[in-house]
Amino acid sequence: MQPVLSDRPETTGPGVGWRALAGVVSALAAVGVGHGSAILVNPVSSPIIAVGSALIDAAPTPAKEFAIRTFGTNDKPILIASIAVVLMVFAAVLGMLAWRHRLVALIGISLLGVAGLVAAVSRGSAADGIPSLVAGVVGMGVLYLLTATSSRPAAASSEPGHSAVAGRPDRRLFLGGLAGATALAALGGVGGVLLDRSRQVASAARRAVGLPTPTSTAAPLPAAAQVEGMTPFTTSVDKFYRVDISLVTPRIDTEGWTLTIDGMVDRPITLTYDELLQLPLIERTITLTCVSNEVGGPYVGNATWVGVPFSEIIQRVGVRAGVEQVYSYSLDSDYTCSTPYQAVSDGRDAMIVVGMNGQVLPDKNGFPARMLVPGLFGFVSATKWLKRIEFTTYAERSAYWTDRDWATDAPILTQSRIDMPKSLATLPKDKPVIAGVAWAQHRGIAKVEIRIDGGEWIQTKLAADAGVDMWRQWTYVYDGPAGLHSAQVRATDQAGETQPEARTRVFPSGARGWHEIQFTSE
Ligand SMILES: Nc1nc2c(c(=O)[nH]1)N[C@H]1C(S)=C(S)[C@@H](COP(=O)(O)O)O[C@H]1N2
Ligand SMILES: [Mo]
Repeated sequence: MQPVLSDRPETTGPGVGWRALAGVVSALAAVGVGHGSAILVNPVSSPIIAVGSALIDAAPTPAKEFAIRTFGTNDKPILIASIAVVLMVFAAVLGMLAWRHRLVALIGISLLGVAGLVAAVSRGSAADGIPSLVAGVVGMGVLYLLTATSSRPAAASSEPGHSAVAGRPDRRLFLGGLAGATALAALGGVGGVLLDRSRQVASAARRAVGLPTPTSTAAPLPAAAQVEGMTPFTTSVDKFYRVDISLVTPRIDTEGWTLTIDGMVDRPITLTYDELLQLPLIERTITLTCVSNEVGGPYVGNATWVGVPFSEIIQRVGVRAGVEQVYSYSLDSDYTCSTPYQAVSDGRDAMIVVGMNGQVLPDKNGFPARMLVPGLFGFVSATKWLKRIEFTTYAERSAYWTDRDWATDAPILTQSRIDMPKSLATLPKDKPVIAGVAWAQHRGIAKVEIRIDGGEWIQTKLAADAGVDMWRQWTYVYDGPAGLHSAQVRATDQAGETQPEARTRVFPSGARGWHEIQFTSE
C-alpha cells in the first residue's frame, strides 16, 4: 500500500492506505472519546469495556474455562486487545470504502456505536449508553470530515483560488484532520486512564483511615507452619489470585453504598459502611480456592481477613425456618451467588469481610465488603463488591454460575501441589528437598504422600498445622539416584478421604487428580 494522496482524475482523494488509516483514526477517536467520557460517569459504560463484558457473559462455559486456563489472570487484557484488533480491522475496511460509499462507511461506524450502546444499556442503566452514543457520533463525524476534506470533485480544484495542483490544499486539510482526530483519541483515551488512576489514589487515601479493632483476633500462626524457602504461608495482597467476571475493577465509593440483608427474615436491615464497621468484627486466617484451579494451578491463596461473622447477622435479622440458601448480589453487573445456609450457620467462620492482611479490603478483592465461607469454592461463597444478601430457597433463586451449568453447591476438593522444585528444575545435591502445599479447607489435612517414578507412596513430613481452614505445607527429602525423575503427590483430609487419581476437568465442580512434576537430581 503506497501512502500517496492520489490526484488521478477519476479518483480524487487519498490512496487506499490513507483511506484505511482514516478509518482506523476515526474509530480510535470514537473509542478514545467514548472511554474518556465513560470514566467521568461510570467506567463500565465505556463502549469497549461494555462490549468486552457482554462477550464474557455470552461466552459459553468451555470458552471461559479455556480463557482462564490459557491466559490465566491475563485473560482480561487479552480480551480487550482482541476486541481492539477486530475493531481496527473493521474500521480500516470502512475507511477504504468511505470515499466511494460514504453512507455505507458512516452506517458501519454507527453500528459500532450501536454495539457499544446495546452492550452498555443491557448491562446497566440508559445513561450508560451515552458514552457509546458520543463515540458513534465522534466516529461518524471524524470520518465524514476526513472524506469531505479530500474528495471534492476534480473540477473544484480548478476554480479560481484553487489553481494549485489538484488535491494540494485538500491534502493539507486531510493530514491536519488525521492529526486532529489522533489527538482527540489520545486526549480521550489517555485522559480517561489518567483520571481513573488519580481516582484510585484518592480512594486509597480515603481508606487509609483503617478499620476498628476486631473483637476476636486471629490465633497467631505457628512459625513452623512455614517451610523455609517455600511459598509464603500468607499470600500478599499483590500475589493473591484474582478471578471474577468484571473487566474493570469496580471502585465503589462508601459514600452512598449500603448493604441490604433481607429475604426470609423477621427484621430486614440496610447498613451503611460505618454501620457495618460498628458491628462486632472477627479476624481469621482462611485459605480461598477457585473452582477453576487446575491440578497444580495457582488460584489458591491464604490471607488474614477481618469481617462481621454471619452468626451475628443471622441473629440480628432473625432468619426464619425454611431458609436453604444465602443468595448474594454484587455491584459488578448481574453477578449473583448461592451459598448453602448450612455452611454459614454451622459455627464455621463465615463472614462479611471488610479487611485483608491488615488493611482495608482492596478494590480488586471486593471493597467495600465481600463474603467468605471457609471450605467452599469462591464462586459459591466469596461474592465481592456486595450489594445485597437475601435469605431464601433454591426454588426461589438461581445464581449466575448455576445458570451456566456449574455446580450449585461446591465444597472445596482436597488438593496438593508440589511447589519446590519447579517442574523440570534440578534438585540441589546439598539440599534435595521436595516441598509443597495441600489444602482441604474446613476438613483439614491429615496426610500428604509422595511417590517417585510411580513407586511406593511415602509419607511426607507435614509442617505445623495452623488450623483446618488453612492450607498446610509439607516436605520430603529425596535420597534416590541421580537423573531425571517424576514425583506425584496426593493428600488425605482429616475426614479420611484421599485424593483420587483420576483427573477431572474444573467444570462443573473442580479439578480432581494428582499433581506431578519431572525433576533432575544431581
Ligand atoms: N462480584 C463477584 N464476586 C466474585 C466473583 C465474581 O466474578 N464477581 N468471582 C468469585 C470467584 S469465582 C472466586 S474464586 C473469588 C475470588 O476472589 P479473589 O479475586 O479475591 O481472589 O471471588 C468470587 N467472588
Ligand atoms: Mo472461582
